[in-house]
Amino acid sequence: MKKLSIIGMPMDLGQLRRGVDMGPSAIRYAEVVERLKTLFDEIEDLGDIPVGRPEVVIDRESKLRNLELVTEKNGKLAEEVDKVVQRGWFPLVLGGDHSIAIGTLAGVSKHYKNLGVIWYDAHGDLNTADTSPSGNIHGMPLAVSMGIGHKMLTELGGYCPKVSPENIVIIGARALDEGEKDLIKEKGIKVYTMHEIDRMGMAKVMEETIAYLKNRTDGVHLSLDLDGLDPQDAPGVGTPVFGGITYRESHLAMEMLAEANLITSAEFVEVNPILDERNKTAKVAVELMGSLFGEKLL
Ligand code: B3U
Ligand code: MN
Ligand code: MN
Repeated sequence: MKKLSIIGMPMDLGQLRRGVDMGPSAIRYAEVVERLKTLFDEIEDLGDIPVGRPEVVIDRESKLRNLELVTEKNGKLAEEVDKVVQRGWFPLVLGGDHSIAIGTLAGVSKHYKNLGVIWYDAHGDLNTADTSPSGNIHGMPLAVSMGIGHKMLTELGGYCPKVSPENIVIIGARALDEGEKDLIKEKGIKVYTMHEIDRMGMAKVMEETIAYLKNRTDGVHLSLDLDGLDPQDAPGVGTPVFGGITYRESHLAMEMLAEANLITSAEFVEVNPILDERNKTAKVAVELMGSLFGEKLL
């Protein structure tokens, strides 16, 4: 029985631009349930985790913006995701800024001995308070999930770490901060930057990624930041970076993951309908979900 459980996480506290809290609504408006329902035996939409919309007081000294709230709300998300996995359903989380990966992974990882993570993103999200240029927690969730960062975040769910560096594959990176580059080298994280994607082609990148993770993990979480795609294809994101993965390459990547039957949980994040063009980015997200869950062209 293939069962899909959708959870909305309208979080915008991990960065400064309003609007990303409307990501789950935009994705639902793009008919996510209608699109995916033929691909599963059962599908449920659990609605949104309440986040609230406090006006952020910008403290220029503070290195971690909204730390308490981001921790608290991600704790709630972790509990919901945990319950979904326990029931044997596939958790699909709709973001929300990328800080929600801290909660998703806290809910998922306890169910696996050796969870793998595919981080599809223009950024590394490997910053800490010391290396972050912004203090925005959405630039930190991958480091946090490895156990690097503020204790409140790394200990979420009562265990740490959620994922080990050798089980991570980053795809699409093209805007890494210096501290992130150092951490990648220090930990030996596997990264396919845009250089490798251009050079090898997406098919080879995904073949290698799948072979690498299949051998060493017992479950793989896909954390897909829409800014991994080129802004021409996904304009509705808070921090667009030119020269990204195309729409077609992204479909191919999702189709290859479907074929490999590798992914056991997923989240699609950083959809910001205020910055979007007629909900294009949410529509792209839903189409990619279709490919990820086994939709075929023929
Ligand atoms: N690396 C920068 C920018 C950034 C990270 N994630 C996004 N933007 N979306 C930072 O603030 O950590
Ligand atoms: Mn990200
Ligand atoms: Mn990003």
